[in-house]
Amino acid sequence: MNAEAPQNPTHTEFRRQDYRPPDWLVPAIALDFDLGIETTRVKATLTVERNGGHDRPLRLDGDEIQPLAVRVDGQDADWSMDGDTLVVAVAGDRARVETEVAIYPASNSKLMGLYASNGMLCTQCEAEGFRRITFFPDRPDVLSRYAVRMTGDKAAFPILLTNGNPLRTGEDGARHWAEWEDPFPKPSYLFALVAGDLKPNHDSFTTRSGRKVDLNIWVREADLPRTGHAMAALKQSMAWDEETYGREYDLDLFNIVAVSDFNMGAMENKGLNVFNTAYVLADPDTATDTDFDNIARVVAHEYFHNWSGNRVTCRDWFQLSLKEGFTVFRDQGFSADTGSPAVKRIDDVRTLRAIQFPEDSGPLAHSVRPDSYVEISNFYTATVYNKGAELIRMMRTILGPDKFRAGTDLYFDRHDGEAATCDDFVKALEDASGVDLTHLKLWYSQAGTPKVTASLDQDGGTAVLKLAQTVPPTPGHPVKQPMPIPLKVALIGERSGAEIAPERLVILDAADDTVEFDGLDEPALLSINRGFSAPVDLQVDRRAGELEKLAASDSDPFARYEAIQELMMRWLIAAAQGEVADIEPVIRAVGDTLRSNQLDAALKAEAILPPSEAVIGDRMDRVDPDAIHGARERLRAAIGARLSDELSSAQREGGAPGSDLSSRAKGTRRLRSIALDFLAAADAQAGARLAKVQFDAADNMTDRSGALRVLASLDMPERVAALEAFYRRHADDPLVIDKWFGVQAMAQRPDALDQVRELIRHERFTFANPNRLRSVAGVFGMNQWALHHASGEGYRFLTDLILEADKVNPQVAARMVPPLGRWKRFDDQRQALMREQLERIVATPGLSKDVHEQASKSLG
Ligand code: 0A1
Ligand code: ZN
Repeated sequence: MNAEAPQNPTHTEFRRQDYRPPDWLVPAIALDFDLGIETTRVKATLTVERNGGHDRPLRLDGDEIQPLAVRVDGQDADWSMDGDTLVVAVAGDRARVETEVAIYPASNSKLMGLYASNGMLCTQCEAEGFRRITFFPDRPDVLSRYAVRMTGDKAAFPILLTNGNPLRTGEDGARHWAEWEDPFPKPSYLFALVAGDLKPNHDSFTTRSGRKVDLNIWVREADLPRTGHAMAALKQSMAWDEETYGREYDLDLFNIVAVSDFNMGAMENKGLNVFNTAYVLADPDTATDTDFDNIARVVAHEYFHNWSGNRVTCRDWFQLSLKEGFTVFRDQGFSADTGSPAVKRIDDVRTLRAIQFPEDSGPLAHSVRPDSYVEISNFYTATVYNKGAELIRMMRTILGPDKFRAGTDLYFDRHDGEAATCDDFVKALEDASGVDLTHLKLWYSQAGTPKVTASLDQDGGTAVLKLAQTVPPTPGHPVKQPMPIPLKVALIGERSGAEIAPERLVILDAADDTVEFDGLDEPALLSINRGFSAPVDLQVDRRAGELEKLAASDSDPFARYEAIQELMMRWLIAAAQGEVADIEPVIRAVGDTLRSNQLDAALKAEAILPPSEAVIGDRMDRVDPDAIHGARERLRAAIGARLSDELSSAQREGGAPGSDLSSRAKGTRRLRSIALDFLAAADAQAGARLAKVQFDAADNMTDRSGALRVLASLDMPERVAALEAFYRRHADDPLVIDKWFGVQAMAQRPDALDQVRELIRHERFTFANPNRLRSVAGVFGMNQWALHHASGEGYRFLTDLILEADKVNPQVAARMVPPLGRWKRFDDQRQALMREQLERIVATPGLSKDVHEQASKSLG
């Protein structure tokens, strides 16, 4: 934490430097659940062992639970409470400690620990939810073998699941029970239990060493037809991890359960992944192509955690990126290999720029391996996940694929069954490759996105590339060292459009450097940070016409995308600042892209989609939301008017049957709705008609919601008609109703705030379901033009939502705070209005520590 940030005295700050091994180990735990929606009783029997020579008592974490009984080796124990912690006196070095608690799943609105969702019971224990179920040393470096007995009503809970393998079941009148055992020692955050009326999509997978694994995806019966895509993705992930990382599954059973109330995307509990329904259920009528891709990505991510996270876990939560950065990197590889690598890379970089870069340049900036936290849930961030993945990618770029694989093999082998650190990971890579990665480790400890400048000076056959970097200050870290920045660089011939200097890897590891290229026989264009080889903010000195040529000829698809985006960006910034800029090069580049025979539809779509208003703002000294909105509207209108033939044919020809989920069909559909959006910007009336036709004719959610998104921002009768029709058609499907809310919360309209206020009053809105809450509040927080309305009403509204949400679910409420923390980037008036709301949050009595940490740091 920033030393100056106001801190609530009751909120402890945890520091990475303070790590100490646990005083007591728990090699085994037996849990006995007497399950009920209203009340569940939990008996726990812990085998505890003193760790090292000390005489400290056993301290067991608890959260909102009270002990009903505590016994040590069968005798009533000498115990006391220190806040939420149960302190038990243990005389010897080893003991059997029994506790008993009652917990109340139906009133658990935080959705951490054991909670009720749609009549079923399920758990979420990462990061510190297990202590809401039973008293335990709830930290990831305490690994235990779990034996679990579950007893419950047969009718309410016909299915009883937990980690590992089932051993025995039995019946007792209206009740039944099941006993399970997990052979792999695991930290408490990986514990899971599910009880409910669920039906499985059953399948199997045979691993390469011949183990037959039963696979089940458990859902409500009515949802079974929508589980096929997730199952296919699971089997693909299992095969991919064997092939790519040599990792095989290790139990005979792999269960996935879908729940509708879930704080995040999904959770990798050992052998029993619990998923947000949004990342399981899909068919073409209700899920977009993006939804399908996200399902495959998240299924893969959670599956990959079985090795990167479960078999090798984290020593402490400061090492979170050890499992998350690496696992995101692994799921990115999976998506690239099973789809279009170029489109995947563009998508990942878009996410990084939209979410991680702003985080890294604002008051909540922290390093990939943070130094401190108040509430660990606030550190499941784009920095830990996505910048963490970029860091792993840089290691692979530097080592090359073979040495990297040797390194990950050694890592898994060396640390199997252990709780490891980020340093352990790097050490394994170094030992296997013989390459020193010491300097690269700065990326773990230094926050902030490095700013890199590049220019190319050519004199005849020789060109000199000049590079320089600065790393901006971040809270608590005013001075930074230069980072090692791996930049893939090539030169493209201005006349020939060919690579005249083949791609090479330049590592900028000082404040500045120069690189020479010889033997050039024509003027060179600089193609740099190809494939986005380093997560930096790169500004290149460009001659007039250079970007346009690169947009047409760069041999790296990512760099080509960048060139078009940069061309648009430069026009947009100029326009937003009231300068006159020539739009012709932009029109030509977009037109050439649309007409190109080399590029597929998916790449065309990515390339021509103008940068978002937020990303444009990030490039300006002061964000002017109205000017940015106006400039982007003008650009879209100009492209729509000038390229109406090309766009109309992309929109018309874009139809592909909804059941076709090939990359080609998905790309065509994406281009189709982007084309529609341009056309509507140029001519609202014609655009609305066209959108309504697309909407009515759609046999798939991608086309339908693409059209609805365009209509939602227009003031045309078709808008209301389509919103109503959409709602009626999908009224029974909560995931689609989320889209209906989200489309309206994102609409670009002068009356956006009134519309969103109405959404909150809608009968289907609730603070209790995280997906629904995010579909309004989370989405509105990203609607720059509406949120930053000069009146400050957007800030006030978001703040009201945060405070209301905090009473129900602090973790989700805290994730709504960051947009308010960007105040420094705005004019004085908006700054004052934003700070006023942050201060209102911090001053609220009874505020959670989740929201308090985010809001107080945001004022920082
Ligand atoms: N480990 C999960 C993310 C996750 C973290 C916390 C949660 O608690 C509400 C849930 C999920 C992942 O990376 O997928
Ligand atoms: Zn993860």
